[in-house]
Amino acid sequence: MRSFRDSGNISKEDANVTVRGWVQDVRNLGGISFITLRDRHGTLQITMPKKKIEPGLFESLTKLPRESVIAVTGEVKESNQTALGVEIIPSSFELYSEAGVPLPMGVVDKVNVEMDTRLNNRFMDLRKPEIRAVFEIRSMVIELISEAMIKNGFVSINTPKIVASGAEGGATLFSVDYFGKPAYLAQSPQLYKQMLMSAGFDRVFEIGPAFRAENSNTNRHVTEFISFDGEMSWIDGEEDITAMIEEVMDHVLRGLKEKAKKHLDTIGKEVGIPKRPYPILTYSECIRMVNEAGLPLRYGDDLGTEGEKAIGDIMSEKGNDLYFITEYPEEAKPFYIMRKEGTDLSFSFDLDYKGQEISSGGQREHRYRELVGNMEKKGLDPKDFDSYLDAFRYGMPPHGGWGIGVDRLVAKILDLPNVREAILFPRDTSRLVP
Ligand code: AMO
Repeated sequence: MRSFRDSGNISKEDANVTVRGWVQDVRNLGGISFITLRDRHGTLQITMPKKKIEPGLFESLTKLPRESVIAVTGEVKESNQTALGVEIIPSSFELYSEAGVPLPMGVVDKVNVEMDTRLNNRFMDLRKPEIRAVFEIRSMVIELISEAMIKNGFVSINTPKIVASGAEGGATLFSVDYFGKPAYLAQSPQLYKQMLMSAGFDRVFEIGPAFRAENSNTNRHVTEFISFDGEMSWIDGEEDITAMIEEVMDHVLRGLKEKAKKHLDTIGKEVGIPKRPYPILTYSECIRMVNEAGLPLRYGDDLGTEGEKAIGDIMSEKGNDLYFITEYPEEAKPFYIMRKEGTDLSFSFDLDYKGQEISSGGQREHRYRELVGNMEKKGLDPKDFDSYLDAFRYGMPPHGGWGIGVDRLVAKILDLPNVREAILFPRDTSRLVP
């Protein structure tokens, strides 16, 4: 195999190298021409002094359409005209793939392209370093999450994504024809991660796809997202769960600050590390705060996009980008959440980040009879949940957990205006391709 170099590991000490990449730009000044060759790590300059290189080579390289993929072999020369301090004088090249003309959209042109056009041509959009950097960072977020969870004794799991009953309400279920039987795409791993508490795993986590037939076009809802779920046994209360989330979030944000500088610089962002402990607001306090901010919400209402944003603005001013909201009315929460006896409240919480919900969770109802009672009160038929309920019939420890939307988390870390910016190939009401 040839000794390949890329823009990340080339130096003036290299004598003769082969580099590969996309032809980002060709500039022909007559007596000399230049190619900006782009690879994963950056760009390299290929310099072609007409008199010093073979005429055929000059012609062939100079007429290459932008975005063609080539390999160039040549001599490395020191240069004070380029960012890397070197340029390559080609002696041969190989054309792997000639790009069609015109391009569906530009890679480096400074024109504003609509999000739809970008997503329709996502392979092209992702050639932009600042767009690809988001996904390099996302990959690090996922790695850091796993690192924190494994360090804390959690077992990594995978649960089914084709399921027989929904856990998060009938309105957002996607139906699947499963060999003639009704089935659904999993809205969350909720029922399975809880069943594993009965199995004795004590601590599990999953980072996997979740599906919601969310029939609304917002900048924070998609129909397929990646959920980071955690579930843990032997808790004394929801505080044990919020403490665990706080630890993971802190690990992720500090890890990014330490390891993702190059990619953050590419996007021009910094990662803030919110103060610990993360403040805890009650739902009632939140209603009061949004009322004071002029929004006419009533007790029992969903805080909604506007309400969450109003609270986020107040909290961010105090330097609190991450905060929990607890003591939700039980009516607003799913059947698996434990109710606070003698009140209308539940042992549940949301975690909001810069004015947007990124997670919800809580202590679960682990007592069989009470759980069945919760289902009935919510108009669900316990028979539809038979196999889940079995896990509660024969010994279930007290437990609780959370689900964090990874896409929303990444979007918020990087202040991206739309969750779709943090998803390679987003799915929503109108998008099924690419
Ligand atoms: P919930 O339904 O609140 O809770 O979802 C958890 C988190 O998942 C993300 N999320 C979404 N992200 C993008 N598009 C969507 N359509 C979407 N829906 C949800 C959000 C949200 O906070 N089983 C519980 C969690 C638990 O109690 O363990 C659940 O799924 O960031």
